Amino acid sequence: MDKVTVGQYVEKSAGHELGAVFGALGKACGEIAKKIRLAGLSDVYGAYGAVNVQGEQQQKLDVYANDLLIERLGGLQCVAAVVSEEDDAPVDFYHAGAKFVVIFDPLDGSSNIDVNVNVGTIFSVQAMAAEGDVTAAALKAGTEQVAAGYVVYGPSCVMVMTTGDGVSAFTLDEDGVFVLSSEGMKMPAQGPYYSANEANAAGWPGVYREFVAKMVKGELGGKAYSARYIGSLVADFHRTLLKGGVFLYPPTDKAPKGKLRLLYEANPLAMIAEQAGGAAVNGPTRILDLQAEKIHERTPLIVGSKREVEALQKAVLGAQG
Ligand code: FBP
Repeated sequence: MDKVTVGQYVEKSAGHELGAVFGALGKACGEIAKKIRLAGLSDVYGAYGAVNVQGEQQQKLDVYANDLLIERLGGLQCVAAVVSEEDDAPVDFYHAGAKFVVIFDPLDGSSNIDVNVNVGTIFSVQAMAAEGDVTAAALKAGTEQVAAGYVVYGPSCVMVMTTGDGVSAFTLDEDGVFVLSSEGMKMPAQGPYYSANEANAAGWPGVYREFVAKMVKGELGGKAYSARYIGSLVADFHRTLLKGGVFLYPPTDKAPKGKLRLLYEANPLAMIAEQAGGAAVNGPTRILDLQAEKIHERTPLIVGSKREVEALQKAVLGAQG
């Protein structure tokens, strides 16, 4: 079978320019994968020695991945700017007539980098609205995303993506190229797993604790659920996409607005989930309908199989009365 690269695949379905964006994302993430695979042999573990806009200690791989993505995407005339978890403001390339803004979390799961556990890159693509207003484009609702995806750097390196016409996966081959490996991916309607950092449970609103207890007791229809939590959003989401179930990061007393970021964590995964037949909410509201006010805005995130997500949304709305 002829190998189809992610750039070729997107060019065929969504045009040359978006194809080029995926070509650049594929190239950069292929290089990041190599750096991670050989991390123990080069000085990329540990802190970089700077704090990012989130107030987090930047890891060396965060900075490496961020710089590489900015360089690869900045080389395309069709990309007006990028918005990154690591940078306070959009990086504007001042490319006249450019079509897209690419929004990304360059290295997701930073706490797992040094312990050789799956980490990832998450991205979203928005179309430019008015000439030059890159922030307005980045702040568009998730429903307007032109494309979204993520890469899991694991035993196998996989990119999962959508341009709004179903979900496909590409596997990094021995030549460092992402090659088509699955099409028309569907999330099971209900799954055996829930995924949450239960160390925060005491600080969750009661409705979330009750919902998890219901799943553990098998009171959500079907068998009692089992727990899985890796602590890298991409890895926990990827399992949920393939096996079903629900990932939840509710509001907590420490983070009443949630921990995860709307534009480059929740929105892209919500688009993938919905395109695969799943769902995503912040509790009462569909993630993709949320209107961001600032680029590093946080949100609670409940994403996964339709059965669990809709049941939890109903419970939250019920609790809000
Ligand atoms: P970053 O690593 O990109 O900052 O992402 C945040 C994250 O690490 C997610 O990958 C993960 O789901 C979550 O935070 C883990 O949070 P906690 O340690 O509170 O469970």
